[in-house]
Amino acid sequence: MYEYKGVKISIVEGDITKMESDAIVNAANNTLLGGGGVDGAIHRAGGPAILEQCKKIGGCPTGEARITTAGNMPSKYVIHTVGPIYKDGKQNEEQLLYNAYYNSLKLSKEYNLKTIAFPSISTGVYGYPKDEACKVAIRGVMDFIDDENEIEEVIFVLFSRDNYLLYEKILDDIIGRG
Ligand code: AR6
Repeated sequence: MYEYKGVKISIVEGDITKMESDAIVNAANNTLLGGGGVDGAIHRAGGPAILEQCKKIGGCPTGEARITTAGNMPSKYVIHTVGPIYKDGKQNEEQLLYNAYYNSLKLSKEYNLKTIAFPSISTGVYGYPKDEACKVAIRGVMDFIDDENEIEEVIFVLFSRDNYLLYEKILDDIIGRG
């Protein structure tokens, strides 16, 4: 467990669909109509109510975020955000990934949510290098806490042991253990 300005920052190795947070974040695509990876897992676990709401929303630009029910999952909401497809690091990928984290947190604030769980956005199918993506994720969260200190806990849910250990190392370096 880590702490930054009174906000808990935790890392968990596992499946984000099992989290009991106010919101879990989905690494979606621009259509919001589902896909593979964490997106597929969230739609399968949450059931058809999520897709119904996504259809009404009608898509989401890269770096922005939209909110739906979490359906049958234990959390209350799903915040769908779209990270960039990584090409060579020169296509504004870093800013877009940062925006995905920051805008998800802004939306959670609008809904008065206190706990939010993030997957490692863009690091699967979209190919973003994991260590760089981790640093961007942490920077987005810390900047949000600097700007609007209302959230209580941010949880990074990592699907592999390797990515968990990477987050642990980078959080140790940046924040240190609380
Ligand atoms: N819980 C937590 N993390 C997971 C889970 C899970 N159940 N499943 C996978 N991950 P990806 P992207 C991790 O590919 O790169 C979809 O088709 C995974 O190990 O899910 O943003 C969308 O529809 C990786 O570290 O998302 C888009 O088209 C991370 O989640 C596209 O993929 C993100 O991998 C988005 O690609």
